[in-house]
Amino acid sequence: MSVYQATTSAPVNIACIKYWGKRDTKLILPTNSSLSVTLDQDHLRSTTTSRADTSFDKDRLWLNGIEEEIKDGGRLATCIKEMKKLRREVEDKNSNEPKLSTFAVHICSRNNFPTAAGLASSASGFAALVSSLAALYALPASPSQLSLIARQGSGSACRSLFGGFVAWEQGSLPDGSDSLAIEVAPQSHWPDIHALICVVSDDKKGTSSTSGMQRTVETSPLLQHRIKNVVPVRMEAIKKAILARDFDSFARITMQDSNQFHAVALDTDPPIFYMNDVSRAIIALVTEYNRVSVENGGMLKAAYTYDAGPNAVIYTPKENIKDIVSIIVKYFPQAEAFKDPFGLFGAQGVG
Ligand code: 2P0
Repeated sequence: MSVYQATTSAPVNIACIKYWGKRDTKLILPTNSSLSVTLDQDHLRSTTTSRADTSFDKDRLWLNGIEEEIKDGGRLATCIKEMKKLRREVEDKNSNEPKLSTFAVHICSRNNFPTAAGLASSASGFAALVSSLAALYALPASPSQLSLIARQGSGSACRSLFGGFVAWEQGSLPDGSDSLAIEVAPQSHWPDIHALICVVSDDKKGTSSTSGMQRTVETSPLLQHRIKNVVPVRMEAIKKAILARDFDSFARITMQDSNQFHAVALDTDPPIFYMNDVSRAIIALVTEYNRVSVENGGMLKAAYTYDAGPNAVIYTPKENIKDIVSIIVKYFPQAEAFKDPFGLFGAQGVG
C-alpha cells in the first residue's frame, strides 16, 4: 500500500515595512503592502509533516505535540480546504492520480523556537503547513500561488514562502487573488545583511496582532495617513535600496517604519504598547552607534525593527555584528541569560 506523506519546513520573516491592518478580515487582505527579510537559520523554522490516508476519519493537526482544534470555517480549515481544491484540479486533469483530495489529512508541525516568543511563529507555521500540503499533493503551484493560501492562515505567512527580500503586494481585487507575495531579490543578491535578534522577553504578548490591528483600523486616524501617504512611497524606496544594496537607505526606511508602526499602535484607542524600556534602550544604543558613524563621515551601520512585542531585530552588514553584540552585552550584562536555550542572541544569517 502506498504511503502519502511529505515533510517541509519554512522560516520566520521579519518585516521592514510593517503589515498592520486588514481591509477584509476573512480573506486576510491588508490595508497596505509590506516587505520583509526571511531569516534563513536552521533554528528559526517550522517543520511540518502532512499525511493523507484512507483510514483517517477527519483532518487533524498537532502543534509542538499538542492537538489543535480545526474549527469549521477557521483559518486552518480554510487553508486545508483550499489546498485540497488545488489537488482536485490535478486529479481532474489526470484520472490516474490517486484521489488524495478525498482523504483526510493528519498534520504535525513543530517550531524549533518558543512559539510565544513574539517571533512570528504563525508566519513560519502557516507557510510550512501550506508547503507540506503542496508537496504531499504534488501541486504544480508557484510560491506566489501558494502565498495566496498561506495568507488566509496568517497574513505575514505569505511572505515566508520565499527566501531573501519579499514583498506582499496588497492587491485591489475583492476576492484577494492579487494579494500575494513576490520575491524582490533572493538572499544571494545581498548576503552581507544579517539579522541580530535580541530576545527582550519571551512572555506571550498582551494584545494579539489580529485583534490589535483591527482596533487600530477602527480607531487610529494616523493609520489612514500611513496607508495613503507613507507606505506606498516607502515600498518603492526600500525596493530600490535593496536592489542597489544601499544599506544607508534600507536602514533609514526600516527604522522609520518600525517607529511609525509603534506610533500607530499608540494612536489606537485604547492604546497598545508593544515595546518596553529595554526595547527603547536598544533603540538608543543603535541610534548612538549610527550617530558616531555619521559624524565621522560614514553611513548608518545598523537598523532596529520591532514587531508586535518587545524583542529587537537589528539588521546590519556582517562586519558590524561583533561591535553591536559587544555594545549590547556591555549595557545589558544579563544578556547572557537570553543566549540560550535557542541561541537567538547572536548573529542570524538572512535569506
Ligand atoms: C508584519 N506583524 O508585517 C507585522 C508587523 C506584526 C507587526 O504581521 O491576523 O500574525 O494572522 O494576519 O500576520 C503580525 O500579524 O496577523 C504581523 P494575522 P499576523 O510582520
